[in-house]
Parts: sequence; structure tokens; C-alpha cells
Amino acid sequence: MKYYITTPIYYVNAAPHIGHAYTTIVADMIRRFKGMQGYEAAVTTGSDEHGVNVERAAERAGKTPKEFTDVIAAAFQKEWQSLRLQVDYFQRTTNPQHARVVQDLFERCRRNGYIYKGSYTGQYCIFDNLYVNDAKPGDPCPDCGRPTETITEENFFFKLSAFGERLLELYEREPNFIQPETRRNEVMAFVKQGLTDLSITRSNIKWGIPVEGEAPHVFYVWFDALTAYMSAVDGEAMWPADLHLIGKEIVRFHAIYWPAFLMAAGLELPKRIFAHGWLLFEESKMSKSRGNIVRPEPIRRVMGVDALRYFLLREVVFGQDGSFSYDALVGRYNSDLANGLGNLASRTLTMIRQYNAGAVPAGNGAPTIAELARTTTASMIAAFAEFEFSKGLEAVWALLSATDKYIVEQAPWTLLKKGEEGRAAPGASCSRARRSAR
Ligand code: ME8
Repeated sequence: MKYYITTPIYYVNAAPHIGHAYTTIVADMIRRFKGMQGYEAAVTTGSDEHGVNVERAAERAGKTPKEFTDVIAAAFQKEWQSLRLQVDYFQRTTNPQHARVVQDLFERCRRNGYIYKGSYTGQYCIFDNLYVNDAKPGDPCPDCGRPTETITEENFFFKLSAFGERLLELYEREPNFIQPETRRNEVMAFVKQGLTDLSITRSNIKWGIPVEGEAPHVFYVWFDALTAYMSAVDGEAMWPADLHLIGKEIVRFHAIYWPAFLMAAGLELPKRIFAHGWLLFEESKMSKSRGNIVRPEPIRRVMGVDALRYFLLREVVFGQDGSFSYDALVGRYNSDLANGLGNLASRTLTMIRQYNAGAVPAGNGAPTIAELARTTTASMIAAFAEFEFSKGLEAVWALLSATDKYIVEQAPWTLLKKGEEGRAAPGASCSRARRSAR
């Protein structure tokens, strides 16, 4: 059975930071977890390369959009490699194969009567590629707070207003379609207010996928970008996605627009959308404009990828916002990894070497610890299946400390002195234990 996971297709206007790494690390971790359960799991990530802000960023850098995006898309790919994250499909929205899938999606929607031509005048945020309904000229963007721009253009519209009922039915029928619950409630409340049609093409920008036979129209970046989840695996028997992992700020695009586009086209819907919280740095969301960006690379070099992965999964309750700080990272590294896991591993390996000639003793070991290991495995699997990663890891660390406590209480080193080799190395034959103890 397949299990298809996606991360957002990241914007290429800036190099990857730890927020992007967070989603991609979780995607890779779920891929590993599903793989262990026998699934053929695959991850798609990629780069979202069209739109006005990319065009402008390229201009500022004195490059063509293509030259500019080539560099940053490569930086993202390199980042995932150096963090040892398994990426099965890296889709760039500038890939011509992707453009064909976007055009096909549009044609399907059009054929089914969900596309019409209309005129749009309104406020638009170029940073979030968001039309801000009911805003007045100069009003700030509700997402990023930067001033919106007034635009007027003739566009193709998507009849989003026709999908309110069907979307609400979907959310009712599939209560896990949007998780966590808070996001589901938010989306449902939004849809219940009534949906307005959506302009899905632009005629005032050049850097986009052309609408076939309709020059100068190019596709609106979200119609383009969301389709990357499908185009990445075109012809691979992976669609529909089992899980779209995203940050909470883009839940509306994923939970409302995307299923509506797919319903209109008569295509299969993704199974689940999980919107996690933000990694905050000094209480605010990391962003280039705030200048509080943390990069994964130096952390990887100093501590290694596993420590970073452990920290992010253990420290932040998945779904909620969480603070990133170097103090917390170093704290967890020392207490949980070096002292907790590291000491127990080293102590256990030393005992195996000293008391049992380097062989893992046969038998089930101490019954209480063996039982705890069984229940811990079950609760860890249950927690991970529910995306409760920190809870699963907490259970594992409870097992580690119980084992540590058991060793201290049993004090095998004193048992050995008293000549009770059988208990010092449970399950081992006396002669072997005696030989190694000498
Ligand atoms: O939104 N904390 O791209 P983007 C946690 N191109 N996660 C964070 C984060 C933070 N501080 N900052 C970023 C886009 N992320 C669109 C997506 S998808 C069809 C198109 C992660 O580069 C999180 O997953 O702004 C968030 O949703 C994503 O990066 C936004 O990446």
C-alpha cells in the first residue's frame, strides 16, 4: 500500500530556514514511520517559483526570474540532502511537465462549467499572493500587515461559490480531513459565511504559466502551486495524497480552494490536511522581514541532524506554535540525548561487554522492564499515528529512565561481587558470565 505525503512547495524568494526544515523533517519522519509499517511511502516537496514577488526579487538581484529561481531551488534541494531527508519528488513549478498538468486541471474545470471571464478590481497583497476582499485602497494585508495594492484586470474566475455545501459535507463526512480540530473549526466557520468566486488568472504579470490560447493570461500562483502535489506524481499511481503537511497560515488554500478545484475537475481529493503551528523565535514568527531567521545548517554541523530532528519533534507539540531557542536546543541535547539516551546506551553496552563477553544475553530480561518496553512501543506507535510526536517520545524517555532506575536498583556490579552472576547477566549461562567477570 502506498502512503503519499507532501510538504508545501516553498517560495524561492529566500533561502530555506528552520521553519521550512521543520515541515520537511516531519514529512521525512512520517515517511520512515510508514515505511516501517510496510507502506510504500513517498514524499513530495518542491519550489513555488512564479508570481510578482519572485519577478521583483529577481529584478533586485539583477537576474532573470529563471536564473534567480534556479539558484534558490538548488539551495532547497541541497538543504534537504544535507539534512538527510528522503525526497522522492522535488517539483519545481517552472517544470514544463508541471505546466501541462496545471493547464489540464483548468481545462477540466472549464469543461465542467466552473470557469468564467470577469473583471476584478480590488486590493491585492503581492507578498502573500492574496486578493483581500472588502479591503479599501492602502489597507494592510490581513496575513502579513504590509500595504495592499489596488489592481483592476480582466480575469478568469473559478466558481468557488458553488462549492460551499459540498465542502461542508466533505468536512462532516471526513472529520479528519482537516486537522487539528482548531483549524477544522476555523475553516468550517469561514465556509459557512459564504464563499465568493476566485480569480485564478492574471493578465498583468509575465512570470507564470500561460493559459493556453488566452494570452496574456497566466495562472494565479495558488492554482499553479497547489497542482504541484499532483503533477509531481503524474503517472505514478500515488494520487490522491494521503497527507498534505502544511503550516497553519495556508490552511484556507489547502482546505477550501484545493478540494474545490479538484471537485470541479472531477479528480480525487487528498485524504488529509494537517496544519501545524509556527516555530517562533523570541515570540514572533520567523520571517525575513523581521530578520529573526534561524538556519538549520549551523545546527546540523555542530549537533547533527538527529539532534535537530529530536529537538523539533520533542519540544514542540505538533499542531501548536512552539518556541525555538538555542538554550532549549542545548538543554535537550544535554539532558535527553547525552545524559538520558547516551548514558543508558553506554552503560548497557559496557555491561554487555564486561559481564557477558559482548553478547546480548538470551531470554526476555527483567519482566517489569520487558513489559514496559512492550507497552511503550504500543503507545509510541499509537501517538505517532495520531501525529502526537512529542507524546510518543515522552513515552520512550519514560522507558529509558525506568531502565536506568532498574539498573541502579539492581546494581549488577555489586551482585557480581556477591557471586550472583546469573542475575547480573540474566539468561546467560553461568560459565560464560563467570568467564567474563574474571
Ligand atoms: O506558503 N514555523 O511557501 P513558503 C513553522 N509557496 N513552519 C514554517 C515557518 C515557521 N516559522 N515558516 C515557514 C508558501 N514554515 C507557498 C506554499 S503550497 C502549494 C504553496 C513552513 O515558502 C510551513 O510549512 O512561505 C509553511 O506553511 C511553509 O513553510 C510556507 O512556506
